[in-house]
Amino acid sequence: MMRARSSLEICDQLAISASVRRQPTQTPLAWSNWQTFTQGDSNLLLTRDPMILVPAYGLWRYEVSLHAAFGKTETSMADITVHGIPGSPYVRAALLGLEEKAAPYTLVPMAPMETKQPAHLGRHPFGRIPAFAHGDFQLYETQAILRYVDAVLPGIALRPIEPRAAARMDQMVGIVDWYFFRDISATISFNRVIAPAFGMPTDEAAVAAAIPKAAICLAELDRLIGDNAFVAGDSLSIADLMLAPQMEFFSATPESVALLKSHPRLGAWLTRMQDRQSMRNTSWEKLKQAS
Ligand SMILES: N[C@@H](CCC(=O)N[C@@H](CS)C(=O)NCC(=O)O)C(=O)O
Repeated sequence: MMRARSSLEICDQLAISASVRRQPTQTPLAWSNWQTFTQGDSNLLLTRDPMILVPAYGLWRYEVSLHAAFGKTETSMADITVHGIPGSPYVRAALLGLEEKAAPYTLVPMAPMETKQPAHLGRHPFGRIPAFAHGDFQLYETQAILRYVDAVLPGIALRPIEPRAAARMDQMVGIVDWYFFRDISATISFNRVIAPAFGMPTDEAAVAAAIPKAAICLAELDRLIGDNAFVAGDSLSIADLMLAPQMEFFSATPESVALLKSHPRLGAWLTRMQDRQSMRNTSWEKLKQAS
């Protein structure tokens, strides 16, 4: 939900910092003197009268330790800013997190040459995008941004708590960062989509050299997604948000036709992701129009 920089909205909610561990149990736990809150986790809900912890499935014993004073605070969502080049898949992943949370934010559009200029290096010394700010808190590295967004903003949970689903999400984020970006986005998609769009030459040798590695990466994504609705199982997670923009870019290349033919589950997953409003709101065309 992109918004004008001047608007101000306050999310009047209770903020809590807690670590939660859980074990199966037979009886629900009653809590007293606690305020109602959701912990950015659709599987966990504390209700009033009486304070009963209600997991979405089964009964679990929760151990909650508070790291910070538990009190009423105001979380401003009106001062979230993302600096980046419209169209960048990593920038889009960060925006997807904000869109999925229905949070207002400002995208400050950058031109490609700006990433290595002093103003941006002050935000991101490695000269990459996105750079994110929430009030006076500055952050870069897309997965850190998405984890932070999930932790501080209300709305749907973007991190599964079930250990295997959480591990799968982390694994897929690693695959995007280490293999997909290097072997597909920075080589095939860059030379076929970005370079022509910005009038740069195409490196055919780099594209040809990337294809065998791309094939391994796509086969592995298809295998890991399997018949799941989302990358980490049956609900959306940070892994989907990081992978979808890079996959959409790749799907616009001629190389994707042959490489995706034998991976229909991956193709079906991308179609499901492209149907989401968050993806529509952050398309390259839409961001270019808005900036
Ligand atoms: N690990 C970084 C990667 C970010 C990244 O490589 N972004 C690319 C755009 S998709 C970039 O900054 N390219 C511009 C440049 O290198 O000047 C993250 O997760 O944010």
